[in-house]
Amino acid sequence: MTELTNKRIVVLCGGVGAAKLLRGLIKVVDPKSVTAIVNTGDDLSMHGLHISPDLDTIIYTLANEINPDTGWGLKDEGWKAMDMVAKYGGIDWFRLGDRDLGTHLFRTQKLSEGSTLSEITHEIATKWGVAVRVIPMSDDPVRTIVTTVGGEELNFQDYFVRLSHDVEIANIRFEGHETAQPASDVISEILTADIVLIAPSNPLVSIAPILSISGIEDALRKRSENVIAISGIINGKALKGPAGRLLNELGYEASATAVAEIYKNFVGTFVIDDVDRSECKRIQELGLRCMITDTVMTDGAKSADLCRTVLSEIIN
Ligand code: FO1
Repeated sequence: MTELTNKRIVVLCGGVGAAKLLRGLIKVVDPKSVTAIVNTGDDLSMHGLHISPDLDTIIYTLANEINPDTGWGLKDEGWKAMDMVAKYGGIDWFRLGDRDLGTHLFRTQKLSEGSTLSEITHEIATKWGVAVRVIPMSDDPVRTIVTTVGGEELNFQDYFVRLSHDVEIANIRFEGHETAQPASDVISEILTADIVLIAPSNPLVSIAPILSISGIEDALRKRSENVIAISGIINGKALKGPAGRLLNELGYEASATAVAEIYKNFVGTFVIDDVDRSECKRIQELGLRCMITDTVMTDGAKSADLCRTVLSEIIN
C-alpha cells in the first residue's frame, strides 16, 4: 500500500466498531498518518470521576490492551475496587476495573488542574505508545440524552448499560452541543485530510453527536468527494448494540440505505456488506458511490482487508 504512505486519513469514531476499523487501518497505513476524532457523548461522571468510554476504547484497542471478552476496559483486569463499592451498596452497574480506574483517576485529576480533554487524551495515548492522533470531538461537555416513549430522560450509560438499552426510545438529543466548540484541529484535520472515513459506529448515538458539533458537518460537506462511510447496519441490524432497533424506534428503516440517507449530504462513497448488495441501486440514487465488500471485521486481518479495499478504491 505504498501509494498511501503519505496520505492523511481522518476517522470519525464511536466505540467498538470504530476501534475494530482503526486496528485494521494501522496495519495498512502508517499510524502517524491517522487521526481519530472520537465521540464524547457517552461520557459520564460517576464516583466523582470523568469517564470517556469511546476515547478509552479507541486508545486501549490501539494499544492492544482492550479487554477481549467485553470490547471495553482493559485486559487482565481486577474488580477489587468495584467489589468494595458493591459491599457498601454503592453504584456498581457500570463496571470499572482496577486498572481502568487508574485512567479515570488520572483524567479527573488533570481536568481539575485545568487541562483540556484533548491534552489529557494525548497524554494517555502517548503513555500507551499509540501513534494514531486521538482527539475528542470537543473539549466542552456534550452528553447524549435519550427520551423513552414513556417520556423519561436517561443519560446514555443508564440507557445503554443499566437498562441494557432494553427500553423503547422516542428521542435522542446531545445536551451541550449548541454551545460546544470542536476541539482544536478537528476542523483543520477534516479539511486537510486526504480521506475521511466514517467508522461503522452507531449512526444515531455515536456518529450523530460528532456531527452535532458546530462546523463539523460543514467541513465534511466541503470535501464530501473523499468522505467514505462504512455502514454499521448489516442485514437490518448492527453486529453489536441497538443501532437497528434505534433506527426503527426513531422512524427510520433499519437498513444500510437508511444510514446512507442520513449521511448523504456529506459523504461521497457508502460502503455496504455483500449481504446488502440489493440496496446498492437505491444508495446510488441518493447520489452516493456505493461499494460492496465484506464489512464484517471478525479479526484484525479482516479489518485490514476492509481498509485496504476501501482506500484502494478511492486512491486509484
Ligand atoms: N458496557 C457495559 O455493557 N457494561 C459496563 O459495565 C461497562 C463499563 C464500562 C466502563 C468503562 C468503559 O470505557 C466502557 C464501559 N462499557 C460498559 C462500555 C460502554 O458503555 C460503551 O463502550 C459505550 O459507551 C458505547 O460505545
